[in-house]
Amino acid sequence: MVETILGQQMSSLLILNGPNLNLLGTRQPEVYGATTLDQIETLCIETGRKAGCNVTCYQSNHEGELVEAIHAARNTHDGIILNAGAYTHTSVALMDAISSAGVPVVELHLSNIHAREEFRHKSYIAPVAVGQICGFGPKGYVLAIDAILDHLEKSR
Ligand code: CA2
Repeated sequence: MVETILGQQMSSLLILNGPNLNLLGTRQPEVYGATTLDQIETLCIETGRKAGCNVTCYQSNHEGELVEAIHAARNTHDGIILNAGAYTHTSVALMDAISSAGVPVVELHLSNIHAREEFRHKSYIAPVAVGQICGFGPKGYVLAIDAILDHLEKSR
């Protein structure tokens, strides 16, 4: 949280994207659409600007780097929008990082993971997240930013 000149509190959000999401817009457009990660990050920054909050974006294909980003967010961010990609369905390490960091997380997926293969129905993030948004494509990031800001406002 950053104090502005006018004495208002400005929330700071981390948009964290996991493995293979750097390929968005370049492969499998029938599943994940034609929008690139760059375009999604620009959308998030613009959404944050309109809402009066600071948005930082980070993507990694490495589980440990995502864990470290969640740890670091404890001192730098008020909330996280997390698309953990395939680690959603496997990573106890990410689940533990979220629990221990104590930074509220909204879980985000471009696709509706519950309408896809059974192995995608399980999420290790969901039990430690404020909530989950999935199936709305890039618009989901806008919805997630709105949801986390609402959550932060209510918990102030
Ligand atoms: O729907 C989502 O956002 C997912 O988190 C995407 C993950 C998938 O493993 C999750 O079950 C749901 C996969 C991201 C892979 O992204 C690609 C993008 C373009 C081409 C290939 C993969």
